Amino acid sequence: MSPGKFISLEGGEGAGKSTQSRLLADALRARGLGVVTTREPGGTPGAERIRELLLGLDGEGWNPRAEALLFAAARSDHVERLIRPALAEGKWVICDRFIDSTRAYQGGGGGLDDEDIMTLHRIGSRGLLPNLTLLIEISPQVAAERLARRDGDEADRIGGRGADYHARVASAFERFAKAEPMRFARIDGNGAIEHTHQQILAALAPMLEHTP
Ligand code: Z5A
Repeated sequence: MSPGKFISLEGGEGAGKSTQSRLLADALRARGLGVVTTREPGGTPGAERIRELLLGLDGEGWNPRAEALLFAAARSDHVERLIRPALAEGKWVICDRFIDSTRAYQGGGGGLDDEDIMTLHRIGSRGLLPNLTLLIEISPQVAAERLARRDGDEADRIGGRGADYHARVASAFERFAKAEPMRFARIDGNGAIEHTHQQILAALAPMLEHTP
């Protein structure tokens, strides 16, 4: 059996990652492919426990180094227990956020060195990278409108950080996409849900062409 494909969705809050993950999974299943959808932080019982520690509003919060270690620990469990086994079974794994979120948030936003983050990733997850990373980009205004509609005044510990932090995150994502154009596809997420979905299908077309 040929190994499956690993696709991550990245971008800021409200970009539409969860919505597009569901639509993509449906489209791949309709082609007869085995699909697993998952998310970070989380995806396994242990990683979901770490998610509560990271995003819950109890306690004092974490410094960027502690955050990066917790995300790496959650990811290690997720990769070993869910992602690698699913890929070995030939499944397509669609993951809502992965390593590039740590690079963008704890690196771009929090000031950690990218090489250090990748070293943690090599230790925790043996350096696994997606075959394709869909970076969904939206303007800060569109993000604010969508999040106000969905969440009102509520935000998690990281989502609630200031506009400067989120601008650094967005420009870090853009930098990574420019540095690795073969792995990343940049998707304009400002328009209608179906328009974004069509761009994602177009980005996947070369991979699907080579899939029996
Ligand atoms: N984090 C980190 O710091 N380091 C890491 O390594 C990792 C994560 C892995 C996880 O939050 C937080 O952890 C996140 C980064 C940090 N914090 N921030 N910021 P999460 O998992 O709770 O949330 P999220 O990943 O940021 O996702 P989200 O806010 O749920 O957004 P989304 O998944 O991209 O969007 P959505 O849920 O699909 O859509 C949002 C709303 O907009 C919803 O009501 C939709 O119906 C609507 N929507 C979606 N698309 C459209 C279009 N095209 N038009 C109109 N409305 C739309």
